[in-house]
Amino acid sequence: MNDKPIYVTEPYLPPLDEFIPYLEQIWASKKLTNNGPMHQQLEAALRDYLGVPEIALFNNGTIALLTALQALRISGEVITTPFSFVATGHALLWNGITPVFVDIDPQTFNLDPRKIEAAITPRTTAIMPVHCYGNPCDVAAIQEIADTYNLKVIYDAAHAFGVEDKGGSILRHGDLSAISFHATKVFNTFEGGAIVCPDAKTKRHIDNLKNFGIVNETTVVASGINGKMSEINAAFGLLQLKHIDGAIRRRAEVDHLYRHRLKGVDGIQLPDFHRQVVSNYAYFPVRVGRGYGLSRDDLYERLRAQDIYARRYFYPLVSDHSVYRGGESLTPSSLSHARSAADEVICLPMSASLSEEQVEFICQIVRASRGEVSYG
Ligand code: T4K
Repeated sequence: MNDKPIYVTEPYLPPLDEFIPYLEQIWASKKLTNNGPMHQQLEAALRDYLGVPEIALFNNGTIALLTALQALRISGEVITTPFSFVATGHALLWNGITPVFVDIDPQTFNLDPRKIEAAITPRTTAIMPVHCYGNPCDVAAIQEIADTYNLKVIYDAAHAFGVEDKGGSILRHGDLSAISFHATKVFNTFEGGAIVCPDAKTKRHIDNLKNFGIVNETTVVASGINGKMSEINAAFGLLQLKHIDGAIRRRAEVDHLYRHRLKGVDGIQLPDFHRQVVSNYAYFPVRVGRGYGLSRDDLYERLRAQDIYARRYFYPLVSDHSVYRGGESLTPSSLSHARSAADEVICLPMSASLSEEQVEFICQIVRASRGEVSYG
């Protein structure tokens, strides 16, 4: 039935021949990187597409996060979520900042604003929440706390490309938002990322930091980094942008199909968070509860046995990795909701290239593993 492996995510690749004219332009210009024409065009195109004031492209989402923290001179302690990819915590550690892990809301998988205040100390300078799976955080509650305690807010918006709430792009919230354009993301440039900035002055500062702090041939004003996106990545982004609406529409269909086929399977809880105005359908996490009979890990193995590579995003918790345990990081409260999410959630394959038959096959395995139907 399944003639090739199915991965948790698969990059969306437009037809190869559509990319050739972009390559020809790069070859003709001999401008390969350092704010070339493709880079400039992609920044303008993304600013329009996303409806954000300013955007600074990066070579990946992790360097974007590192630079966002540098740009705001964040130090001391930062409150964040343990239920994320390790890059979230690593960006803090690489800046010499102490991550303070606070529990999540079990409904949204995002940092629980009700738990934040208890974790604030005189060393706290910022909150770094994650829009987990592209599901928006409670941005109003987080901003209220930040305003009360004079804290910065940096969103790890790695998953949140194109997501909107009633007021527009979710990326406009907080002081800065960092996105990822990695191959596995809804919008990809092979490797890539960006910081969404509120104004041109902030963008100039961030552009300077991502280019070694260079102002001109003889002047360097900051100990910046090399965070620049190359022309080839930017060109791929321009092409990808032409196809993005269709790709997100297809993801929505896959999401709908999963919900339909998995509805009513005992013990399987489907995500209930597409209430934002515009979703990007970045992931399809399901929660494997006690009623299912098998554990989440058993289901993971059953799927693997059929060449279906679902993933346990996000297990282990960031705070449970050895580099965080007993080190600089702090866990002021119980992480019980994060812990049960890490033990029970599995992300089923989600991409624009999944066929109806593939989704049906995956759902059959999920149902059959509970003893409801047979598959072969
Ligand atoms: N913050 C958050 C919340 C994040 O989730 C991430 C990245 C970041 C920050 C940092 O952004 P970047 O610096 O990466 O831009 C993957 C991605 O590498 C990572 O970008 C992503 N989060 C994370 C959630 O997923 P892995 O270790 O699971 O990747 P990997 O190589 O196992 O890929 C997953 C599956 O995707 C593979 O089984 C096959 C498929 N795949 C992967 C690649 C790379 C493809 O089909 N083609 C490909 O080119 O981390």
